[in-house]
Amino acid sequence: KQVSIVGVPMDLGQLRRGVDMGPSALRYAGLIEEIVRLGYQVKDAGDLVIEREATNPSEKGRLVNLNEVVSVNSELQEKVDRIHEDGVFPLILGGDHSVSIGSIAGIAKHYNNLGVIWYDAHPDLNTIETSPSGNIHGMPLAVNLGIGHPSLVNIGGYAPKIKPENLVIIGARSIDEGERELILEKGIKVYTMHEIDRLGMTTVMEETVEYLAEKTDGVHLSLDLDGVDPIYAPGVGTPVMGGITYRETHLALEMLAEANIITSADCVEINPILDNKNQTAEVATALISSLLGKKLL
Ligand code: DIR
Ligand code: MN
Ligand code: MN
Ligand code: MN
Repeated sequence: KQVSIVGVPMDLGQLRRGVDMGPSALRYAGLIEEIVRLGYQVKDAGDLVIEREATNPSEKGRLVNLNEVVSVNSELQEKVDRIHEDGVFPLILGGDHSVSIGSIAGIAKHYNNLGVIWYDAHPDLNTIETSPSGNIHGMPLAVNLGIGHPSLVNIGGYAPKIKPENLVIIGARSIDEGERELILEKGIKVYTMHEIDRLGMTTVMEETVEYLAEKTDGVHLSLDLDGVDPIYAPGVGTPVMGGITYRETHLALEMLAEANIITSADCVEINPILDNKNQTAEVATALISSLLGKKLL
């Protein structure tokens, strides 16, 4: 059992600084030691070096910081590709959610049908045309489906990375109009908070596992901490009330560990500057332990 960790201290996919400290916050919370304790051989590859424009990048416009986001994700893509080729489980620490463009680009080429579980308050299915913000962290899932700016969509030299029928979104409760249209048009499987309330997390995860297991040859989990209710995970840039509880999230990840279907993961959007004494990174550390097989007994 081997895990390789890559930190991507990048906050350029959105406008609130601080999410670049996510990898440090997770290391400070003891993530690496915890994974070692679970019996894994862990390689911490450290953090990518993020180059920034000297000018303040916060001017509003379309596709904020496009060039930087493309170059960071191209480098991440290569790193993750190599980790996968070594037969090791890649765990990517964001950074804002735009890092999933590079992580999935590095992984998906190794599968015919990579499944993706997108655990998030937002579907991240915006494009340049539909985005209310121009922030690329609201677009990575569309990009992975091959929809968006060509320099994002073609990272890694191929597109699309995933098929809409191999995707499950869990926890959505802030959905922009263009995202809604894309979900309906592509028939994407989404468990919004409504379905989670109605069915309960046990059924949601049983259905998710069954839906993906039959047609995918690997499954990437993209864990945006804003999927968890801000009561438990306050240190995120775009908190949305009415989210998934701490225990429901543990249950979800415990069930994924039991099903043994997850082949790579990323953990994103932790902003220690907006947090309450590193609570969100501690929550994320506990959650990743469940994903990697930690049991209460
Ligand atoms: C919003 C917020 N849908 C946007 N997205 C966020 O800017 O596209 N994604 N916060 O995680
Ligand atoms: Mn390769
Ligand atoms: Mn997200
Ligand atoms: Mn989100």
